[in-house]
This record gives sequence, C-alpha cells and structure tokens, in this order.
Amino acid sequence: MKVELKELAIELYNVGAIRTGSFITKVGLETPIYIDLRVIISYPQLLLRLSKSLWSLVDNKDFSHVCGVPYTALPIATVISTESNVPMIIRRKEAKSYGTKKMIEGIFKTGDTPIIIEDIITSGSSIIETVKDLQNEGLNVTTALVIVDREQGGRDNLEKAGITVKTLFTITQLLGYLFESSKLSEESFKEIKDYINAVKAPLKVQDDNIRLKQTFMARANVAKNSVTSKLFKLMSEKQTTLCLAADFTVCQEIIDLADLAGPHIAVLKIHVDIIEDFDKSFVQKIKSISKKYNFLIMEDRKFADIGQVVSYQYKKGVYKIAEWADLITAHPVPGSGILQGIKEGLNEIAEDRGIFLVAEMSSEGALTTGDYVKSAVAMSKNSDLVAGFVCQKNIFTDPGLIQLTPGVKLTKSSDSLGQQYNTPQDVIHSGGDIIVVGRGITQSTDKLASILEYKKILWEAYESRIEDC
Ligand code: S5P
Repeated sequence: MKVELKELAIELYNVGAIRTGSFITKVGLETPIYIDLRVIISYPQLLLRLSKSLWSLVDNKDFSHVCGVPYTALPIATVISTESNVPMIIRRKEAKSYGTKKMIEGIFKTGDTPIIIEDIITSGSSIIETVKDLQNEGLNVTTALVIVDREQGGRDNLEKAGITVKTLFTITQLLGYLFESSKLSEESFKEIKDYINAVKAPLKVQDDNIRLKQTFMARANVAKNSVTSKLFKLMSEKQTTLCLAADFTVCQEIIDLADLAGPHIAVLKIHVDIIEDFDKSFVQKIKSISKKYNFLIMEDRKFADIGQVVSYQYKKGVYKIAEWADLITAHPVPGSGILQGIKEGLNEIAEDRGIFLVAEMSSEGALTTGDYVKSAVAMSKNSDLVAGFVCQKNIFTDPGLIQLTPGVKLTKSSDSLGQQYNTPQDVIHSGGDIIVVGRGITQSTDKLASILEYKKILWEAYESRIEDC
C-alpha cells in the first residue's frame, strides 16, 4: 500500500494536482501548498487508481450507496460505484428551485447506509452538511472516505459528529512522499512543514443556524446598520414580523390600510410607481402614520441599474425615494456599484437608511439560483447600508442581518402570473425574519382580522423557532 500511495502522490504532483509556491486561498490566506484534485478527471487511469485505493480503505464494504460531495469527489464516487456495483446518490449543492426541491438525487429509502466520498477535508464542514441532509432523509451515515486530510481539525470535528473518517493521505504524509522522491527541495519541504504545523489549530465548524436561534432583541445589538437595529427592536416590542405589501394604485387606499394595520406591522411596503394619483402629501401622510404606530416604510423599487443611474433614481425624479423610504430593495445583478450609487444618493440625507438585496425571488422559474445567491450574500460584506436579503431560505449566517421573505399565504398555492406562496410556518422555519404578506391581507373581506391572524401565526412560528433550535 505504501508503495502505491507514494506513486499516487508523485503522480498527483506530476499532473499539477499538488503545487508548491505561494498561493492565496479562498479565504485570502497565503499558503505554500495548493491541492486541487479537480484536474484528475483529465487522467482516467489516475482517477481509477485513486478511486480503487480509496475504496480499499474500508474492509467491510456493506454500504447501501456511495455519496459523492460535489463537485470534485463526484467522479471518484462514480468510479467507486461502477467498480464496486454499489449504487450512488448525490447530495446537491443547493435544493432545486423548481419541481421537487429535493436535496438528494438517486434512489434510496429510510434506513439506508451510504458512505460519503470527499476529496479534501479542512474543517470537515462540507461533510457535516452532507451528513445533515442525508440524516434529514432518514439515512444512516457512519463513515467518510477522504483523499487528503489537511490536518486542520476536520477529522476531530467529524468524529465528534459520529463520523469515522478514513483518509488516503494526511498532508504530512503527502509531503513526506514528495520529499522522499525529490519533488520538493529541503527548503520548501521545511517551509511547508512549518506552515502545516502553524495552521494545525483546529477550525470550528460554523453553525449555519445560529441566526435562527437568537431573539430579535439579541440580534438588534449585533446589527451593523442602525435601521436594522431599530427594526429588530420594534419587531420585538410590537411582537410582529409582518411586512404588509400595500400594492394599491390609489393613495387613499394605502393610507387607510396603513392606519388600520399600523399598530400590528413592522414594515409597510409599497410600490410607489404603481400609484396613479401620487403627490407629495401622500408621503407626508404615510410618514406621519408610520411615526404614530412605529413601523418602517419600505419602497420596493428593486433598483437594478448602474450606480450612477441608481443614485438619480433614488434621490431625484418624481418620487425622491431617498427622502422618505426607510428601506428600499435592490437587485445585486449590476455588482457592488449599485450599493455605492445608493450611498451617493444619500449625500444630503441625514436619516438612517437600509437596503434589502434581492438574493432570491419567490416567482416560478426565477433565475436567482446557485452562485448568484452566494455572490449576493458576499456583496453585503462591505456595506454598512445592507439591512438584509429578500430571499426564500436560510442563505446567510450573520445574525445582524434580516431575512425578508415574500410569497406567503395561509395555504401553499400560486397565482396565475408565477407568484408562489408558502405558509407562514414554513417560511419562518426556512429562516424568514420579516414576512411579506400582500394579497393574503389586501384581498380579504375583513382586513383587520386577516392582519391579526397573520401577525399571530407568524409570531408563534418565530417563538417556536427560537425554542426549537
Ligand atoms: O421575490 C419577491 C420579492 C418581492 S419584494 N417576490 C415578491 O412577491 N416580492 C413582493 O412581495 C412583490 O413585489 C409584492 O409586493 C409582494 C408580494 O405580494 P403578494 O400579494 O403576492 O403577497
């Protein structure tokens, strides 16, 4: 085995899967060794040898499935599956946004016992996430096979989570083989060894649910943006997570609804550009109702242009949104310039303002999936104006940001133009903090009764979420 491992290490080095020098990692740290096993799909014989060696690490091969962790380990899992005739399942990187929304592809049943295949472990978090999703489907996971252990605490984290880890190489062994076969000079061998020793401190696995466990009051203290903080506090005081979408086209109807709903809502959300009789007095009236009942006003403008134009759209034109809307929505699609444009639009505004980035949409077939969602979350990191995200599920961890979720009615349903509705309980448990309800209330014959009903159901779901977690 040792000879085979040494040969494999050399081969991996020769094909460029292991490189030495100076590299910057995903999280911005400098590293003298870089391992990227994606390249092995270009070398079928190496892929086969690696897969066979990995599979030989388990004596008792009594597993129901092999489950590859996307993407690098998928071809390895496929080879193991075809060579050993053990069926395969795949855990998706994100749930499908259409159809079944399932996380696991392939055929399986409750009680099945898959083994996980992964290329590299650092903190072990991607295996832990995979295990959680498999367990949610009733599968029983005990073992993971890994090609390289970076020796940064992943093994311990996984063992604490009840997963036995078998690895083909530790990074120290890999390095040793390369040194023995003169692929590394003594100097770089030493440098990399020192680096490995220095970074051996175990990494903690991030708890993606931390935000869901905390109360709004606690989160008010960690919010970077002052409107967000104010919003958390008023939600807590008024015991409401309700954002009412007053999508009326006549000013008076919005004003009447705001007066009726004011004591029970956290946010009144409008689309000012659908109003047919807009004038400045509307803004004054709605502002005074919001002060009287302590709720915030959101203009759901969904800005989406280059920074320069957005700064005009925000502060100029007929509506002068920057002057009165506590909160606005913006699409991340133009890139971070949109946040700068909005900031520019606030040059002469003294009040605090916040932006909700539309990371996911509720409508059927929305293109807001995958990397787009991740980039939207990443974009918020450098802006103190971002109050949170408009999204459908738990896509971020920062407890100081707010998840605003639209597409809500008492029963799961849809409209004829692509809107999709989930229930209040479902959206709160999917991470929703503020919940947007529009026609569920505005089309009701007794609006006040509806407002109170949504408010109560949503608040109870929030209380059960913080208790459950
Ligand atoms: O993805 C989204 C984002 C938003 S802000 N889906 C949405 O429906 N919205 C808004 O929420 C939409 O613009 C509308 O004002 C409200 C939903 O209204 P409803 O009548 O369907 O509840």
